[in-house]
Amino acid sequence: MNKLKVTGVLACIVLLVSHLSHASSILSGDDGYRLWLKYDYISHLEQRASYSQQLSHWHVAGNSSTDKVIRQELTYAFSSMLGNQAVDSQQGDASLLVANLAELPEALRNNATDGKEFKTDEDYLIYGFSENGQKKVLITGKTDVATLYGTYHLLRLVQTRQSIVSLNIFSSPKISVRVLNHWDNLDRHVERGYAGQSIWDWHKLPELIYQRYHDYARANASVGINGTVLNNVNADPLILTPQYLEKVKALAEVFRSYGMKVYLSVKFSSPQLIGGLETSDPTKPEVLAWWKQKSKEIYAEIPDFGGFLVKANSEGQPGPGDFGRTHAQGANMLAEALAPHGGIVMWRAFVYANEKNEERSKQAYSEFKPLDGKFLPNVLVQVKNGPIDFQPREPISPLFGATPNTPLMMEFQITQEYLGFSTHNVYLGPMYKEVLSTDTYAKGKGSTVAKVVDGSLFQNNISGMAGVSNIGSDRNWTGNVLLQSNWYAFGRLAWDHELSSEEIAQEWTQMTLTQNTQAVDKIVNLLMSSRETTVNYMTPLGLHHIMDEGHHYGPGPWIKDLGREDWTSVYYHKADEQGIGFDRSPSGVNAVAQYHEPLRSRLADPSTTPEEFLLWFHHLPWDYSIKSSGRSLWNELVHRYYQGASEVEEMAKQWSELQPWIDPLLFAQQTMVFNIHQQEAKWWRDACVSYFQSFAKRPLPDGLTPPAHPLDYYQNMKFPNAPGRGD
Ligand code: BDP
Repeated sequence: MNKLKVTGVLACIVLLVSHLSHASSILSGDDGYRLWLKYDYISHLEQRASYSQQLSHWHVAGNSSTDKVIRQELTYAFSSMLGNQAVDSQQGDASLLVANLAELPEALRNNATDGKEFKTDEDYLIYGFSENGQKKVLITGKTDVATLYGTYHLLRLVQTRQSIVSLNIFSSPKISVRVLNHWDNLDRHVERGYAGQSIWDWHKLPELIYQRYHDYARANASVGINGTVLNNVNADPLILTPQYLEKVKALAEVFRSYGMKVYLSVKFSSPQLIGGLETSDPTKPEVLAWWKQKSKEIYAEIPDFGGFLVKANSEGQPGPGDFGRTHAQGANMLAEALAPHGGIVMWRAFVYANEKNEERSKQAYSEFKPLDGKFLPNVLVQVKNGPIDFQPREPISPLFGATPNTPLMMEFQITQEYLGFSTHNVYLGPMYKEVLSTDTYAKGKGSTVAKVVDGSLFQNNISGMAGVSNIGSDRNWTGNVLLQSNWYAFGRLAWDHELSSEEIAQEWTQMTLTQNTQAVDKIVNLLMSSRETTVNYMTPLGLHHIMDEGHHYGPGPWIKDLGREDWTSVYYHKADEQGIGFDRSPSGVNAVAQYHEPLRSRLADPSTTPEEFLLWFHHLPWDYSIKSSGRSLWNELVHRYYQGASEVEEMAKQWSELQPWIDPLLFAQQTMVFNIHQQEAKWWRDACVSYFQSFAKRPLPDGLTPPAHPLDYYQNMKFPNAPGRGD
């Protein structure tokens, strides 16, 4: 055989093998269903023996439904990880004791709690002590839910192979309301959902309770999420009818044992739509009476119901503004109805008027700042992290720090509406941390967003964080196993925003993918850089809102002429032959005035604006010199697009090297996702670079391969059936 033939045969074999590995079926393997609660067998003999010694005799003192959950979880976890028939033994014999503070012998309680202040019902303590020469572990708190949280913490220590000797871990949540927001419709379509249909099978509820509902609650409890808003903020009024409330009740009954409350999104015009009233004006007594009656009805069935989430006077939703009333009047009416039952209102600040009167990024602040102090104590104003809409990178919303007398709740998006749906591997931990650690300067240096949100800056008595869920009916829950890390990270940060995104990534990886330290390091590196990479190939240097319209899938910087100017892309990037970017400085729309000093002055001047926000706040000439690199703006923009796309190739390569340590099914599935991710990163790069080049009229920097197709090729790509469409 000549050399050419040999090469040809080899190429065929390589092709065949790679084809097989992608397309062939793998009958058994990890499909991601078990999330981070896999409890795989600890194969290291000594490790297993040492955990077994400590954990094979355990006792859960109480008998509530939550205690039963704890018992079940311990049985499952230990038999699976340790391979033994660990059983609930007598209290005296147990080396692991789970008990409420009130149930503890006084001496033990005093020793264990020494100097610790249990501020909330959720605080827990994991305490190592010795008794009759035997090493023991106690998990305790004021309530059974606290001990459930402590139990998951202990299990996490084992899952991440940490020592459980001489523990003294006291943990208290920094934020009180830690909820997922499901944008799930009653017909099971999930708005901006990329992981299948809604997990709530409304049609079969209340009779059919899937195991998945329990597993969902377990997963949430394991990271400290204590509530869930079941339905879309673009709410269907039917959710408040008796037919649906019965279904809501069935879910609430499942979630209660896991410390999770149920909340509902409500439509402000419900009194008219389902109540037969002629108005929903919040100042009318019959409207208040209707909501009071509805709340009573709900609490009679669901005594621990959490409350309402409301999107009002935003994107066509009804609200108090329809009756000439303020957001405070609307929110307070609902708050008054819920207050006697202990419920809260989460009132969204994501508003921009239908009759455009002000630049969109400024509107939420203009609307809500004057209302500061006007809300009842059981209202939280829920603010998206940035002033526009969950873009890959946004500066913080100027509302954070602007309302000393109104508690603000953070709204993050976990689902990747603007970050590549579920085929881009983006770990959002660094993004959440970037936002939370940003200084608002509201009360001088150190007034971080985290301190605003956790209530410590202004001494609010209620605090909250919401994450728009990425969960769906896919077997792997989130459409792609790596994206489970975002659900996980949201929960962990809502409990403790001081954790680093890196340590969260590390524990998630160990619990979900592999215990091999080398592989864990590689995956954590890959996860940690993934968000910056995404920003680079989508919206570098502060660009934003340049996705395709409607479904928001893929690039669309050319989008113009829609119903509203601020739904188009050209409105946001303002590219022309001279330059690019949105002038939000004092010479433009002066959005910077909404921030505190010194942020305001810093953002007003391009030379002191962080480069990642340059084009968010400034319109700059194509030859503007970028400080960090010395490149022209045009060259820097192109450089970042190319860098982002090549980093995705590198990520895919890193992933391919992990094969020996990852479950074969999971590995094969994820490899295919990486293939899509690579193609789509290049698509974003090529479409955006071609488009912006049509204005900049400058060549690509030397050495870069030009886009594969002419601009109109990208402009003509259509996706009428892209998933997750809006209502
Ligand atoms: C936008 C989504 C839209 C949501 C809206 C919201 O495109 O589907 O309804 O946010 O948060 O990002 O209300």
